[in-house]
Amino acid sequence: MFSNKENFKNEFKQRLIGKTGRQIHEVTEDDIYAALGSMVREQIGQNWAATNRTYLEHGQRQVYYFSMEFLIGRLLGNNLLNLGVLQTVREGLGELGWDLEDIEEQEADAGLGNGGLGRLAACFLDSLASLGYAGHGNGIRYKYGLFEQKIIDGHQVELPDYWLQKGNVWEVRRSDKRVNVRFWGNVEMREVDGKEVFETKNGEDVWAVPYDVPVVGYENSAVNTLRLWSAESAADPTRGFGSPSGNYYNFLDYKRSVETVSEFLYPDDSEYAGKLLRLKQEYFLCSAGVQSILRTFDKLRLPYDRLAEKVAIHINDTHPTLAIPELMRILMDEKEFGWDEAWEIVTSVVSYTNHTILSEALETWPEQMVRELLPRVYMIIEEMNRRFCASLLEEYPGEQDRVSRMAIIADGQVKMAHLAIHGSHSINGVAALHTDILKKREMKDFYELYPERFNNKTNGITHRRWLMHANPSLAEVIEGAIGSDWKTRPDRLNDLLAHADDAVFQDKIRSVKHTNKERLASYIYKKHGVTVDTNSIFDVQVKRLHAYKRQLLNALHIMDLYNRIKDNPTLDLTPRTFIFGAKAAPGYYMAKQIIKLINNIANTVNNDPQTKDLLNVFFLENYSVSLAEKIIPAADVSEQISTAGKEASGTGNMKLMMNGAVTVGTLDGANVEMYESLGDEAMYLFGLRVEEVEKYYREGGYSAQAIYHEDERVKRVLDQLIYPGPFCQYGQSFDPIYHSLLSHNDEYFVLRDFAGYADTQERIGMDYRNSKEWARKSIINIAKSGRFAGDRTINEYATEIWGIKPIFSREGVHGTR
Ligand code: 26V
Repeated sequence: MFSNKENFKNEFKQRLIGKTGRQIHEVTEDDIYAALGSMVREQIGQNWAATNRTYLEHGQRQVYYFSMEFLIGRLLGNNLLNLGVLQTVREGLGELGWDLEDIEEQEADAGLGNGGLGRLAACFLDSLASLGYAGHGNGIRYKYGLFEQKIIDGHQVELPDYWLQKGNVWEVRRSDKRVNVRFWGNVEMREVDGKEVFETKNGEDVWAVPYDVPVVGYENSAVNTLRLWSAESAADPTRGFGSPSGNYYNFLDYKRSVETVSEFLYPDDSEYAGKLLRLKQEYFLCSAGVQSILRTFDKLRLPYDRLAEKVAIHINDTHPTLAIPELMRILMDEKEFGWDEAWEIVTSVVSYTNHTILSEALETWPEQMVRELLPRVYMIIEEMNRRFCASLLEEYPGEQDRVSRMAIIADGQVKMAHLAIHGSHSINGVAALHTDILKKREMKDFYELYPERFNNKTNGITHRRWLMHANPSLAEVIEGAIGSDWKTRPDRLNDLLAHADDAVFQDKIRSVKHTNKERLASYIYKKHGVTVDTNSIFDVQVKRLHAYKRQLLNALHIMDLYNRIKDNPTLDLTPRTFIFGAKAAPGYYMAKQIIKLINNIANTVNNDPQTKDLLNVFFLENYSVSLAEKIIPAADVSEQISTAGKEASGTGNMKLMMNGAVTVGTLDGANVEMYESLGDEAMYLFGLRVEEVEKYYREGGYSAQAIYHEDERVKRVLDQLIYPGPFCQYGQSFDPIYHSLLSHNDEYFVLRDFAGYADTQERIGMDYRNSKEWARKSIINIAKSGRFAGDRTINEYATEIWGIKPIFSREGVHGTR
């Protein structure tokens, strides 16, 4: 089908006409997408079946990455790239008069995730397949992904994201592989041959139906599986459902209520909220996933005490922690294991990654909710807790406090992180600093108990999507300089260092950046009707909106720049375009205020004749994977300015670095490791260090008020938050922001870091003018970004946590057992 351009064109035209029943000049871009998609899907299908067969025959351990989120975005371009047919298809379509990029735009962006955690899961799947590991995803097929964001009069408005509206060419429904998940009910105990046997009666049964999505490896013929579960009613309407009279309507009501389990993705909230439906979703994912793994294991015809040899389950944050008691349940209630043997199996199978230290995001569930919704699972958690606390008392005699702190159930709450740590053989943080904080502070007690379980795996991103696919012209220039080894060995990007001072290469890098900026500028023109100066610095902050990420610091600094220009219209400033993209959780009031503030600032500075040539601000609505692919290649400056100690890792920082943006950042998350590689010559550091932040928190030594009174610039911008400041159009006043900084003493040290940030930005403005020096910095960033490729991260997980080796390689399949 794709062997050469002519074959492709012929086959494609035939299908297009066959599929649509129209003449070739009548088809729409939508038709073209659908025809091309199904053709690619078919091509993948061959390798998919072969991959599954190979894994089964090979008999090596397979990894299942359990995650409530997979933020995979669009798949067409990525699949073409990984299949190695991108060029053929792009040229073939071109000759037929179509632009592949326009066709790609027809695909819905699969937004089955909130942000970093969900995108990481998607990047990991790409690396697993591309490195030839037997590693699969296990998630939920939400009918509605993360809400679509509209900006109306500067406010965020949320719309439902019905991403399946036009169908999904990539998924395959596997009704034959459905499993039953039981909620509610009551547990009955019987004695059989002197053993206690438990069974849940009168529960509500829900079918979990898998939709499989192929995960295509890069030019290695491996195709792994992302299995997404959809909830369907398991009740049979013909068999005495409900009352005789209301039978039909009862059934429909019931069906609808059951199907809400996989209806929508919960937006990450500022405060964790224990919602019943969310708990249902988590159990649904875990129970379906574990059952399906066991069915696959059954094909090997091995005893269950060998499960851990063949299966690894990785849980992405605590959200899928119920996999632990669920596997216990099945081993004990269905496979007749005793507690101790079952526990040994479970802890050898499960490993866990922590993604946040913000205490407000740590999951706990009301004990009563768990007891009622999942009665048998609750009994198991209770028994785990009982045994755990008893062993703790033995380990730490007399230390009742410590035992209470560490208990899995305490104060009427089930603590998911404690359950996850106790039930896993490995716990990892996502950047060196983050892991350090976990060990020393947040999970100190557990680290003391299980030091050998804790380890670090610094995050990484897939260079295939974020460099080769999102920025093909940069990839081409890199290839021109150092060849193509880096495509399969991203650490080889390091070879670019030899070209950092090469004037010709610098020119090429600059010109690629400029082209990408023009592309983004034309997108902005379409959206906002404003022409952007592509010679200005494109300064980008794209990520979820959260107080700790400090979009507010960026915003206050722009206000200050505005003031300085107004005071001195001939001020010698390097022109700047500030670009924001960010969704706020629908219930997160402060975050929404900040969005409104940024939009008001944009309105003021973009329209003031004195500032508009020096200063522009754009808030691009609906930040998503596909929008990130447009923005990131065009960035000159990457804003990574979280309060030190708060951002576990960050991954946008890595994507921007890989695309040649220079970072202005704090020593937080993976920025620390970026700085290790880059130093002051290629990165701009500012702000409090973690130790200083911690000291302030301990000693309460920080006074936002004092800074307000001492720093005129700070005082001025804060006062401008209040009506009738220049950013208070339509009578808007930002009192809540003002008070969070002054009355509530600025929890995230925005004012404390303001001066340092503003000075650093000033330096950036000056340095940018030296275009040779800037290009050099940019090249060093690209060169050093190989360390942050997901392939490196996945190799570490594979060897240090999962104990697996690659099965596929570009040369073929590695030796079978
Ligand atoms: C919490 C909740 C609670 C309410 C229900 C929905 C929901 C969804 C997600 C979360 C926690 C999100 C944690 C998270 O995204 N952490 C990010 O993980 C990235 C990948 O490791 C990392 O780069 C970011 O620094 C970290 O914030």
